[in-house]
Amino acid sequence: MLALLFSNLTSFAAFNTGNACDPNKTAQHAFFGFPHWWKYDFGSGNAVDIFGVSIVARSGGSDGAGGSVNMTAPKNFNVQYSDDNSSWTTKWSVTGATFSGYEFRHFLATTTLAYTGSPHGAHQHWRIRLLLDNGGNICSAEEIEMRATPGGSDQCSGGTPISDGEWTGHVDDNAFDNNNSTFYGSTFTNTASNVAYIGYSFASPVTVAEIAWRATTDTGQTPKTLFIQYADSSSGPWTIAWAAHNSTGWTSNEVRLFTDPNYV
Ligand SMILES: [Ca+2]
Ligand SMILES: [Ca+2]
Repeated sequence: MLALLFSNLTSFAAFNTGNACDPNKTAQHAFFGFPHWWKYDFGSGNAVDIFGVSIVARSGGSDGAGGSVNMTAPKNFNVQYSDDNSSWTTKWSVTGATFSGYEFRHFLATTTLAYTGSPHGAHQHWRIRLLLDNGGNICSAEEIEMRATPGGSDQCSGGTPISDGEWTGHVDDNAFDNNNSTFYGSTFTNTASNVAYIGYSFASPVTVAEIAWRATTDTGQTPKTLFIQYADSSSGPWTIAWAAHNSTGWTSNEVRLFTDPNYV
């Protein structure tokens, strides 16, 4: 599919137009002046319908919460479509949106989108992208489960754990060995440039509606802000299914559930 990005904006040199579709959260799209627009051309013969727009805000401070974010994230906007790149029709409008640092929000169409279960479908590769923790130099987990339904059984068997690396021998396999006495430690350093992730490549595509993360006894090493992502190839591209934001107050060995808010 040929897809092209455009905007009418004078961008910061480092925040060029294409960054808004880059899976790296350190890439940003920024601009001055109003009104402005950002559009995506799916290419001739590839017409699609759109039922939601998802936006990740910038981080506003060292803890990723607050700061200047609410001044730079979009607040009021229209989602529009066109068949001739000239005449545009508003499908739905958003007003009064607020964000905090790295917050990921879905803005769904006001028309009804009918589905049951997961809206994301089955995919072979699922991962948890770790953006912020609760004070530790790394994130750690004794066990991670990926469930097709909330409260369902773990699907992580018969495939391969995946990660960007691990902390001092605490390998990704330790999160999926059904043994609470072994733990995974991330490469995570709680900085804006990190790429830490932990996930699972299944033997065949699965749906995931819930992640269960069992903490170690170090509650600072728990995830605070994370994305649940999927891909159909181990090399990506990765799509954000849902996110958790400001997940604080963990206790030792707590098993915390991250459930897809769009599962019905
Ligand atoms: Ca398991
Ligand atoms: Ca383990």
